Amino acid sequence: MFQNILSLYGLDPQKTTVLQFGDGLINHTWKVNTDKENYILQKVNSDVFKSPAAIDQNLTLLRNYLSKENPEYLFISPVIAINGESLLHIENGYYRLFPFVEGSVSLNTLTKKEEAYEAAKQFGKFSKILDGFNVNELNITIPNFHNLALRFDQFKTACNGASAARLEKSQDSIKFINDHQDIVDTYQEILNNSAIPLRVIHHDTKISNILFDDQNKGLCVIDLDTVMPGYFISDVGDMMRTYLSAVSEEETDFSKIHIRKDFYKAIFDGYMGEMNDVLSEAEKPYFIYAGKFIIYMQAIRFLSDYLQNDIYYGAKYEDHNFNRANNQIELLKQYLKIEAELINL
Ligand code: GN1
Ligand code: MG
Repeated sequence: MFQNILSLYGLDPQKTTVLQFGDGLINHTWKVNTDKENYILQKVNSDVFKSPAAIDQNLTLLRNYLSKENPEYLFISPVIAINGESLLHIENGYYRLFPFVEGSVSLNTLTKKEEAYEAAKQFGKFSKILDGFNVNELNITIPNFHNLALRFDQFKTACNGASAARLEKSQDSIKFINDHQDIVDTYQEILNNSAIPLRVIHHDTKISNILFDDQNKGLCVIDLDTVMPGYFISDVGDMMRTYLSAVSEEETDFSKIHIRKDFYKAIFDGYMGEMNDVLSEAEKPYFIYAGKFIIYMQAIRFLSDYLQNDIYYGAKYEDHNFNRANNQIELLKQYLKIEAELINL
């Protein structure tokens, strides 16, 4: 299969090696090394992204805008294949190839607050340099992706359709979710507030979606499939979800889950350093809420998937999504515990 794809880009399969790359849950990603340039090859998960062409169009729109308005920004566009396309449909899969930025590094775990600062700065900068772009031109690549009210309704549906065994096992987790519905109410309040605008939002701000240079400075953001109109709380919140704890959503020893307050400060300083003049006074008070919003939503998404027999995220072992959900619940508990202190950092 790789042979076929690579030759459609004019690459000699005899002179390339292809290795699995990264830890994304949705798309398949490979590093392609050749005797000249190196690349990242990606197969788009078209069960999740129903229209890969919509992503491709978004990338073209953003590239065109930035090449005019901000030509020095490192925007990584897909490579054009011999047939002139930047998205290939082969054997019922959709593929794109990106140039690999030589010398760049991506991180899978975050150990230094300076790296959190750099990442937050890059995600802030991304929304900032696209502030003048008409957000309504973007295709919505996953409808209702961060619509917490809908996610909550889907969670209710998942509870109703669950097997007796999984439902029984999830009782405490379900109760926790139900007891914290005020987080959904606040989301509704944001939705109803016309002073809070839709912006160009990345929607997947985990640390591995930042490229760093060899001096540990942020270069740019990658993985633009979920770039869509959204609220700033999505990007800030997903940074809090994935940067504040030293252990990831995969950790099953929940005693290791703690909030690194200095990392919160790094996210705030990095993001607001770029976005302070862009965000309205109506948005800023929701900065701390952003963490609750995304951690709660991710707990709901993992728990719903467990209740629906792991149809979305898949499971490497029996209770995988159950554990992921409870990891996120523990993270939210820890966050709520120190929430009041965050304002003074
Ligand atoms: C998925 O595929 P990946 O790892 O970039 C998911 C995110 C979740 C994340 C949890 C399209 O992202 O929303 O936060 O898993 N992406 C999609 O690990 O559902
Ligand atoms: Mg992603």
